[in-house]
Amino acid sequence: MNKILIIGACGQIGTALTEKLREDYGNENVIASDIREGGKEMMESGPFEIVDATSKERILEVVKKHEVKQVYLMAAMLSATAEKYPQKGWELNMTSLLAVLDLAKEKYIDKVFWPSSMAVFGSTSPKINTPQQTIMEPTTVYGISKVAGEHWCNYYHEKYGVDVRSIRYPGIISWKSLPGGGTTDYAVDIYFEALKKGSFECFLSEDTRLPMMYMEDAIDATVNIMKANPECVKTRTSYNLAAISFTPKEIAQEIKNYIPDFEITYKPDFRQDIADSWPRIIDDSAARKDWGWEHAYDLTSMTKDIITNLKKHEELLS
Ligand code: AKB
Repeated sequence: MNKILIIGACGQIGTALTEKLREDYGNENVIASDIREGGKEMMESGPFEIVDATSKERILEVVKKHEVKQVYLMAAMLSATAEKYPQKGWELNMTSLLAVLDLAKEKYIDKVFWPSSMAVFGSTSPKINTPQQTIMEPTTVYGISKVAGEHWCNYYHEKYGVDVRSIRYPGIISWKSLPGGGTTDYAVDIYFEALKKGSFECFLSEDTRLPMMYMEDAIDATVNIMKANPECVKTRTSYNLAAISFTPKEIAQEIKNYIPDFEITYKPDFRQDIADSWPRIIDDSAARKDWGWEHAYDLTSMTKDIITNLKKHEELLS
């Protein structure tokens, strides 16, 4: 078995990805790593290593120790936090990617997954049905790091034959692991606050439509692009990926089906400008055609699943 290393395993997507890959490939074959230790389930279900994602030496040490052949590099500083710490955001997002790409170029590893984001698009990109290839002039440090990263991925593929695969995640909604520092985080917080307090103050305005996706679908896409035949992965920058697009008002309306007295108020902050620069609806037909991407959840089925699970796991609400 080719062993897998997940860098940034304790983050929102990393946590769910670790669980899924351990289920699919066996606990002992999936090495989780992060800058600090994770929760009980993560630490007890398989091997774990402390790894600073910007240290090529440390990544190589872990790759050699566990005979790792595939790396999922999930460590990143997201849009809102990177606006506060631009240098740090750039440093983390770029240094980690170049370290992993170099290890693939040097043949220590065979395959790399690296997440890009819809943040590669900016105010000058078409907002409706944003195409796979279009104007990309991001207005955030995070977006700039993702555009640059995509081109590094393509460069390493073209020049050195590195098998690197990438998707542009929209906002990812989950209930088991929480996001941190993103502009789309409101769409996770809203469920927790609705169940805890019956009300939510949203940092985006009511009609801010953004592309979003349930975690189950995001993990499916991630695992499937990595399983796809190399010839099917025709885009080596990154693939547009989409599922649902909704506004804060629309998600609040869905929540009211379960909590009729739920109240939402709006107090837009600096994240409004970030959201306004991003697409409303994304065209992901290339991913659907090339490697068979399909989403399963819409806003209604996602809301049902999240509320049912959070009610079952009340400890997450304390
Ligand atoms: C963020 O809001 O920064 C992220 C993203 C869209 O990549 N969720």
